Order: sequence, then C-alpha cells, then structure tokens
Amino acid sequence: MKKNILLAAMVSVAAFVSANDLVVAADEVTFQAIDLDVNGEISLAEASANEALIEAFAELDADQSGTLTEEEFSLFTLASE
Ligand SMILES: [Ca+2]
Ligand SMILES: [Ca+2]
Repeated sequence: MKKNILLAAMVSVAAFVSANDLVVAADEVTFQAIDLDVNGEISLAEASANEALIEAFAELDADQSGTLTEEEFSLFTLASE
C-alpha cells in the first residue's frame, strides 16, 4: 500500500516537472521573454520557442525584414487573447 502512495507521489512530481518544460503558454508570452539576445527584435530562431508564433511569423512580419519588432509582435499577443 505504501508503495502505491510513493509511486503516486513520484508520478505527480514527474507531471509537475514536465509541465514546466512546456513552451510558454500563449497568454504568458511577452516580447522580453522571447527576445533572448535583447536586441529589440525577435528573430525566426527566437520565435521557434513558440509554435504559434512560428506559424504567425510571416504574417506578423509586416515589413518582411525577417524579424519582429515589438510593434509587430504586439499584434500576435493581441490576437492570442
Ligand atoms: Ca532578438
Ligand atoms: Ca519586421
């Protein structure tokens, strides 16, 4: 019986850890969190941290510069609300 309780505890710890490994939820995405090198633009590589952002990247990149400014990115956060 004790073994079952221990196993259940281990399973819930494992579930907790893997939840933390998931990409940031859309409502928690901020420009600062994605702009890893803090150059004021989100590159395609930086955007790859978020699947939804990658899918929207080309559409969001209004001037087709290959990067997203904070202004371009703001349309993504608005759309995901
Ligand atoms: Ca950047
Ligand atoms: Ca751009």
